[in-house]
Amino acid sequence: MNKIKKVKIALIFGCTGQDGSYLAEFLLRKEYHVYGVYRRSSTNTFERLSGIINDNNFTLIECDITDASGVSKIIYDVEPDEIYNLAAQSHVGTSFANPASTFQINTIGLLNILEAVRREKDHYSKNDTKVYHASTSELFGNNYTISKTYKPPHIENGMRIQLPDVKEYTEKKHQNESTPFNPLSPYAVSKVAAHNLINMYKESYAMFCCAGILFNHESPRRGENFVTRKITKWIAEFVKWDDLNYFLHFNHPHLTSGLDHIKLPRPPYEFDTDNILILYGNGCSFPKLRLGNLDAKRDWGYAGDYVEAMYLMLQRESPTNYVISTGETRSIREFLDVAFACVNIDDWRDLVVVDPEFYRPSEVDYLCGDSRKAKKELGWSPQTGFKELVQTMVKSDIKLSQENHRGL
Ligand code: NAP
Ligand code: G4F
Repeated sequence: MNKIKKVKIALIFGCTGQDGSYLAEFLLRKEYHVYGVYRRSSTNTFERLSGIINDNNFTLIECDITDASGVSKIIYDVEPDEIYNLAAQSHVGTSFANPASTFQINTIGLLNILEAVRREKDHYSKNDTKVYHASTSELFGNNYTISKTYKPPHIENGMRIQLPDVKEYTEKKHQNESTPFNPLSPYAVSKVAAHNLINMYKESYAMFCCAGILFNHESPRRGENFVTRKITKWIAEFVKWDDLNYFLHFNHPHLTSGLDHIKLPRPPYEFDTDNILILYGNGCSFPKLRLGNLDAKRDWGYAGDYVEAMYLMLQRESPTNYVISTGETRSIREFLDVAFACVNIDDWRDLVVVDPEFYRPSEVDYLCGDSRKAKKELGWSPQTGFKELVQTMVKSDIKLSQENHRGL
């Protein structure tokens, strides 16, 4: 007799966001029925879902995560096997301006989910809903752990030589599952509280709930006010402006594809007296890229790789929290180097202004994750390298800006 395969049901809070959209696509490929929760907006927020919005196995449900009764009703109606809570006010800088709503969405929103699942379990003996929650490397603030990797001994004539002033080991600063938390923003505090809720519900009610401590992950779908996307989007707009001016200035029919940018000789840029605008030879101007702290270091991975780790965590027998990261860290300056190199600009310093408006009251200076536990227990490791990630984002923004230019 043929067994009928039960279709698994996933419920994603925050499906219109960067991660929610990649996760929904990933789970549809795994043949789940995916319910995506979105909140009402006066504009269209389904852009990132364009590839799946008409999929018969994808259903959208409207609900604000801060509305406990709405959240509870959805969980009761949908009876999900797996819940992924990705909904958040996810911008650290914004959380300083809106601490209360950040807390309401990021902490109380999760509490609404956990309470609804607990009640289902108590009242209807439904015991099998698994909950994934999006924790973050921001939990650590400026804390890190030092790990030592011992160098193989230097052997000469069969003797182990200890050279004077040379350490026997190399040291690496990173954050792992044991690094203590030290939240430095309202966003981070709200996420520490949410993380503790996950641990508390797991311990107190024997629920399957776990948290992925994800380090920064980016993609062409990244929100435009995060530093990576802000840079790649600016570069795409600048290249379009520069190519158009080349065309107007020289009356030359060559419009580059953006990525061939600056292959042709062109007049040097000038700058206005306030050094805010870039001026072309014909007097046309373009605003400089305004950024905050360029020295912070982040461990940047690709969002498409990271959603697989979320899924893997819910396939485990028992709930466990994992750090998900690449293990490499780079400053914003290094990101700028690679991003500008994609359009053949070697020196970006005249094109960027450091603007204190983008400084934060407190800054997380250094993030570099150690995800060896995820590699060992989940078999997860990142597939996309830093340079490839940056190039993909720049190319995608150039394509987008050229489509807009042609009015497509
Ligand atoms: P994102 O693009 O900002 O997406 C956040 C999602 O939450 C959006 O769908 C947003 O809806 C939704 N949302 C916000 N407030 C809501 C509310 N009151 N009710 C219902 N939905 C609401 O964030 P992301 O980059 O995909 O990140 C996903 C999760 O991972 C977040 O919890 C974030 O804090 C966490 N995280 C992200 C990173 C990273 O580097 N990306 C790293 C660690 C942790 P709208 O589309 O309507 O705004
Ligand atoms: O791109 P960011 O805004 O990301 P941040 O603060 O690291 O937070 C992101 O990653 C966290 C995981 O570590 C997530 F939990 C969180 O939801 C979010 O996805 O800023 C990165 C760095 C910061 O040091 C910031 O000060 O870039 C610096 N920066 C410099 N100029 C800027 C700017 N950040 C932004 N957003 N805009 C700037 O103009």
